[in-house]
Amino acid sequence: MSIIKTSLPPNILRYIIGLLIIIGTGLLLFFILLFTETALSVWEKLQNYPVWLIIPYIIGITLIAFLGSRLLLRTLKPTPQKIQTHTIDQAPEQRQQHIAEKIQQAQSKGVDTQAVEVELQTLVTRQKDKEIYISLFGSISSGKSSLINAFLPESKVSVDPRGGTTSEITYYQWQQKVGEQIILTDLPGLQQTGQQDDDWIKQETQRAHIVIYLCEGDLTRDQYNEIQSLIALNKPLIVAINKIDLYSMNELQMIKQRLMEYFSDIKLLQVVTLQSGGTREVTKVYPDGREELVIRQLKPQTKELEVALNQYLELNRQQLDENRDTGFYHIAEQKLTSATDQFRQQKAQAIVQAYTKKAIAGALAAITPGSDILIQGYLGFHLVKELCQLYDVPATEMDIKKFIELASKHVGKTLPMILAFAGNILKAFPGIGTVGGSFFHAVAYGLIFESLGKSVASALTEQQSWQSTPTMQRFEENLSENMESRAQQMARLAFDIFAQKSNNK
Ligand SMILES: Nc1nc2c(ncn2[C@@H]2O[C@H](COP(=O)(O)OP(=O)(O)OP(=O)(O)O)[C@@H](O)[C@H]2O)c(=O)[nH]1
Ligand SMILES: [Mg+2]
Repeated sequence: MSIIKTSLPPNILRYIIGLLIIIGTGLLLFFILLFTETALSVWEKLQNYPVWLIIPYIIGITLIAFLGSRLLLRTLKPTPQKIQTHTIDQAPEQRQQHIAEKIQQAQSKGVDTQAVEVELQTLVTRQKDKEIYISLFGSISSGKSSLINAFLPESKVSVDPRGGTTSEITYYQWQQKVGEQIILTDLPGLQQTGQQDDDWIKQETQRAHIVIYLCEGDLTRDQYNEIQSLIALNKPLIVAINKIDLYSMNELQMIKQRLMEYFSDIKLLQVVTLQSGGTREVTKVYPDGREELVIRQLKPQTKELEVALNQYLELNRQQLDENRDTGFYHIAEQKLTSATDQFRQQKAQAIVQAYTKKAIAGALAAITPGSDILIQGYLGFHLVKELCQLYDVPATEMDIKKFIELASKHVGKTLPMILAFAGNILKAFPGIGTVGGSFFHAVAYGLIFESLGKSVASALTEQQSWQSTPTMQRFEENLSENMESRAQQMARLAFDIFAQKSNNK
């Protein structure tokens, strides 16, 4: 028994047509009887006529009655069920336009959108090819590849009791019905170690029209959660309990019942039992009494699964396609977000580095007392402004100035300690006596700017308010983190900048 909920609205028009056909057929029969009566009287008169005139007459009546009843049955047969979706916030066309705009915006900033475009191109190809994609999904060794072999014995997919046999996504053409091209997708198994990154496998289920989730009995918590995330995709889903040969009828019934209860309120979810393959050891006895242990392949039992699949294949095709499209747009959006994040992280790093260098150069160039503070304030303002622009976070001049003032106060407390630290580090550098005290400031400001930039960038990445107290706390933590190696790095930078300036003079 499988769960598939139909909530067809009463189709009044269908019943009216049905009624009209009944009346029409009745009238027809009435006329036929009238005709028969007339014909009988004619018959009596034509008793002596040959048989070849009577036979076509009987055949004609039977044919009319048959065609009438067929037409009636066809009209009363329910039309395929429309997919009931849970939550689709945007129509696919709107979503397509929305993502196209986002891609353009991202490109204009310099984000690498190639992966997103490949995703959308794949969708276009699949839209043109009009094939139905069915994904086989589940834990390792649940019998996915065996199922491919059961449906397509000639494909000879590798099957092994050891988990992790399938390591890449593979597509197989399956001509189930005439005129219907189906692509079965064999997916690598989910590792469920919590460490393996299975996202790329899960994404393929979003690209499918129909998903078959294979399990080997009652569900673990991880498996239950995986099915929940499949349910959220609003796709026709089949939970297939595989390896039924390992259970008694009673046990199997109980497992199936339990699974059906878990998902009883889910539309477009069916629970079926299955045997996709497996082997059995048998002892072969030869006439001479010799015995040999041989491994026999078990015959697959896929009937229940095929019935469930056929129900889904009869669903409204447009709805199935729209659902598939939504899956693709969702992946494309995810890819665009991660490409943008990656771009921002790299760019933010470059901005922080550039301002750190500027801060060092500024400190080295400061001649009059206090002028270095002025330069750093100006630089700090622009560092934060550029980072906010990169993350599209609005920041007024006033906000940034306030933040820099607050950061300066924090630095004020620790500056003597940082300067002393810089002094210690610089002692190890040869020739320090000749270049003067501005080096202490250069190293200190290099450390300050790098820490400030990093803390603002990470607040912006995590979408926190960059002006918040946590940003300030992180700034202080960053400042004291790996101070020795960072200070040495800053000292080297300072020497490079100094050497460059001396050469340019
Ligand atoms: N007893 C029994 N064993 C089965 C059945 N179906 C598959 N197996 C066995 O289960 C093991 C794993 O089968 P595979 O088809 O490789 O499983 P998979 O899900 O593709 O595994 P991965 O690719 O590693 O994720 C093999 O030893 C199969 O022979 C079944 O219905 N009954
Ligand atoms: Mg496999």
